[in-house]
Amino acid sequence: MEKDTVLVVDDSDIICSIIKDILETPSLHIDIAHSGEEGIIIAKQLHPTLILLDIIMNGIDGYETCRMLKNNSETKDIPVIFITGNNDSQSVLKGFEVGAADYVSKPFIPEELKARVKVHMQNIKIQRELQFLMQELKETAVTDYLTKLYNRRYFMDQLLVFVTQFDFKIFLILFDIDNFKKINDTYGHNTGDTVLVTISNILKLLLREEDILSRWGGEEFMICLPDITENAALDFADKLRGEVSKYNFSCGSIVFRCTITGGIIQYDRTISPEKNFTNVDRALYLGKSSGKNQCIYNQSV
Ligand code: GH3
Ligand code: MG
Ligand code: MG
Repeated sequence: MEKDTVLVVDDSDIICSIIKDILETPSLHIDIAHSGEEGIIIAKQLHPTLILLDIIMNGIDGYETCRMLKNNSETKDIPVIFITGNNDSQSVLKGFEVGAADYVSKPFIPEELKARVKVHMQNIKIQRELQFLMQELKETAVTDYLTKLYNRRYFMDQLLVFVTQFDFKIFLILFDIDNFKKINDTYGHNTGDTVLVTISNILKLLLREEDILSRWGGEEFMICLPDITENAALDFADKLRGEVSKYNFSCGSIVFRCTITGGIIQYDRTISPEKNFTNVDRALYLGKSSGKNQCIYNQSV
């Protein structure tokens, strides 16, 4: 876990060392800056958890320093607590106007300073946890739990972006694992799951950054290849199929092979996404009914 840091910006060495003595603990590091200018540079470099900022300093004062910190994308979210001798309400108000989170008055009572810093540290921790949870939630909403591939919902959204915002050719490949029921029946459901994850990883590794790979259903993968020629798309689909067919899967000491069949279409912007999905499904069905372990391109079904 990263150590929390408080940056103290004050042009008085004495005040800086008093604050350092009061606040520093094994889990809280204190950095010192002796002017607003230096404070801004250090804040950008070190991203402290919290800033304690003196108001009256040589060079730019605390208000201006705070304004500049709040106007910079790298430092705007760092809470600033003013340390002020001016505890008249005008000065305090001005501090809040330029973005301060709180203030402590000089001469300060050590316990009060500690308590205020502690409260803000706790708030920051809660905010970080919330951000982390929000991010996790966002990822879960678009991710398949087993393979960690994108789910159908994300695929549809992203495909729509390609379809509506660009005019390049788009190809869809729908892969389905061959005889997967037999793999489950022979080696067990857990091995079946491992096969799904392994095939996902093989596909992911070979695809380009801009391609979208999703788990479409049980043992089906839908791939969107944007901005690609017909020949390249067909070659690519067959390369993916070939790589899966060469892989040695294992269950205990037994090694086995597993193949996939693919349907490919060029996305047709004149018909609905659903009709395109029906077409790619039909191409896949042709591949299944005529031998499996092959890719079928069928634009005019
Ligand atoms: P085909 O070559 O025609 O596609 O035959 P198949 O056996 O692959 O197709 P079928 O539709 O008969 O069976 C698909 C199987 O995939 C049945 C289902 O239990 C299994 N399956 C679906 N999702 C999962 C999963 O998440 N884990 C495992 N282990 N099996 C799954
Ligand atoms: Mg199958
Ligand atoms: Mg299937």
